[in-house]
Amino acid sequence: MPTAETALPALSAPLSKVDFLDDYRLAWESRLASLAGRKEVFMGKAKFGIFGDGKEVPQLAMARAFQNGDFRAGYYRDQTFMVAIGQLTWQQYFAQLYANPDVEAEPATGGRAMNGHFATRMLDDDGNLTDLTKTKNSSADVSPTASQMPRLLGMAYASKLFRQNPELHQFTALSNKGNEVAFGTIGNASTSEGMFFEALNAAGVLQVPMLVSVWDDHYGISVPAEYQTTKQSISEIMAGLQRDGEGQQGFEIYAVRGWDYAGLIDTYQRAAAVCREQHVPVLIHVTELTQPQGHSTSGSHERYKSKERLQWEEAHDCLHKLREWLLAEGHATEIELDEIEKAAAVTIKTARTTAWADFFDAIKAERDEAVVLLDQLVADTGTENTLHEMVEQAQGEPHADSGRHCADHAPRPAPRAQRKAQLWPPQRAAPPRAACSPKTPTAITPTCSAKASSLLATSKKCPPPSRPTPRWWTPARCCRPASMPTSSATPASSPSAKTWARLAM
Ligand SMILES: Cc1ncc(C[n+]2csc(CCOP(=O)(O)OP(=O)(O)O)c2C)c(N)n1
Ligand SMILES: [Mg+2]
Repeated sequence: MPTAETALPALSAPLSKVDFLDDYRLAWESRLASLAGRKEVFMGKAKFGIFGDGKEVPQLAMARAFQNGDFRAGYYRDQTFMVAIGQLTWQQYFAQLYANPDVEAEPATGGRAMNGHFATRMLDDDGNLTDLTKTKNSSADVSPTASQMPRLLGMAYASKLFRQNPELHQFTALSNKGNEVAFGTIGNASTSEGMFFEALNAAGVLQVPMLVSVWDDHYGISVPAEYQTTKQSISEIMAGLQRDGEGQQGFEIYAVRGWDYAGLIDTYQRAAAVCREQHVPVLIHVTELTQPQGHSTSGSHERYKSKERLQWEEAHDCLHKLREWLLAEGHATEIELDEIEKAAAVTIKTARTTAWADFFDAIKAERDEAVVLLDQLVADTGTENTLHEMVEQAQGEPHADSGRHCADHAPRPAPRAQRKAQLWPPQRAAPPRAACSPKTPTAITPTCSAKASSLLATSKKCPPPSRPTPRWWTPARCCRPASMPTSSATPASSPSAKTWARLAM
């Protein structure tokens, strides 16, 4: 296994026992969140999961060097860092896993991106830019690997321009005269991409405060480093970027083992200081990281790792090594650390349960709203059979033509995501709905219900659609001619009960 050595300065960030134990707690919470997350996917509560297990400890060190005003551009492994800087809670983490569309529950993407896509909000409720120098910031993650690199370079360059150009100093909510560092994270395999090399070269030319961390777990999904990186070491092959200390422009390059907590703390303190003060770009190659659960929920790492590699990963697990270090240095006892682990489990269980309840209760509430609306529609219009058949349609194959013209004006509440989109951001509020469409369930009146019913019965009068339609609203039912028989075979039992037996989750 690779072993990178780093000459380190004396500890530049004097931390106390309290700090160490806090880091240990957070590392464990993060690991347990990853383990719980994978289970949630396998239980069918989320579609896919990719987690930050095995990369916890370097992120704690990075967070300790990250200051207000700084920016991150990273990727899906960074949950520990985001919680450490106070911009993510574990409940929000699970809300994103479940794809909760409520921006209050999932502020990073409102459930629109896959899990592990982090972001901080830069606009307030009125759509105004917040003071970014007072917060720890992250650009919004995107899924193509290495695509964080161009934006990382851009943010670092912006910081340099704010320092160089006095006319920009008036924009005090954007930059404190270029004192900000842009922190980037990227996986080892993704450094093979052109965007990585281009961004590093440009940063060296421009001499910008860009600090790139490579989380090196030796794999890119299941493909080992020998098939990804020349010499299997990104820091070795980028060594030519190293500045020589004689006035020549270049980088500072560090290599440090990902389980070496003390070494990581020192490296990040030193690296961030050089980057921030001198505007020298930095590459930190964090080696010897692991994938305790494999790459993602789509695979199983036992199939692509040797028995020896799996054993090595267990022995070099960064949490395990952190525990060893805390005990060896006398910062904690076994009992204290056991207690922290137990408390972390409670924290994660609570976060997961609360996030799920929040997500699922909202769906149940919408279902209950819809029951009321359908009952009212039946009562108002006597279209019991039509509704019944629509539900049966819902059980079948989706129709290629969604029949959206009519369904757009069906009496149903706006989806929760849409209601939230109207709240945030305000300038992107959805256009007002057609006059007959209720804004909320309580806005439904018998008149409007009757109109909606008649719209269901004929397609000719339907205005153009304004939003997508559930797949099960088909033209065959939705645009049924008004003359078609509806009620002769009406069952005596309550239609809503039958309807809900079918629709209920
Ligand atoms: C441009 C692009 N190509 C391929 C993928 C599919 N993909 C997702 S993760 C990944 C491997 C990344 O490995 P690495 O950079 O080492 O990060 P790790 O997951 O190991 O932390 C790949 C190939 C992608 N998301 N984007
Ligand atoms: Mg990797």
